[in-house]
Amino acid sequence: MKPHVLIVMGSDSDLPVMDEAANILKEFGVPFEKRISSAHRAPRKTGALASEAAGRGIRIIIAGAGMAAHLAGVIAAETTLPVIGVPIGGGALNGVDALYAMVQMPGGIPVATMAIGKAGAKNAGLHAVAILALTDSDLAGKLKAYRETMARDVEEKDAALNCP
Ligand code: RP5
Repeated sequence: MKPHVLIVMGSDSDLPVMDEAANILKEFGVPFEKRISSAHRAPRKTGALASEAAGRGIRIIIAGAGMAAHLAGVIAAETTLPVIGVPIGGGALNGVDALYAMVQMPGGIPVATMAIGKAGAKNAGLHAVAILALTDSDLAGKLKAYRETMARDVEEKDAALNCP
């Protein structure tokens, strides 16, 4: 099946974090593709990946990068598809640099920026699912069930805490 979500990361060192997004998409049965491309080491490849995505049937792009992370912004500049950014930790500033680079996009070219690291990558997957669920009732049902499972889990832990 053709991928609906494109996950792009700046380096293979980002893979352990970005796999959190991939795992969510797998769990929800959303077809996706993972690619490595760097906005500064491979700028032409990055531009082509972004500008050709919509034509290949991609609906959402998740971009993860660390340090001076311009990957998500560069991708967003080359496509009108929704772009979800995942700032990756590491380096001297441990992801705060990447967070600011993604979240502080100047007006006009948005990047929907998630939290730093694995929680952000997981939420990027879930946010992509939520966008796709707007036009896919099966997926909307799965997302509702996912939330209900989380709520049940809290209830069970709460009840266990007060058991003698
Ligand atoms: C960024 O620089 C990548 O996204 C990665 O998070 C960081 C370090 O890259 P490597 O030196 O590990 O390839 O471009």
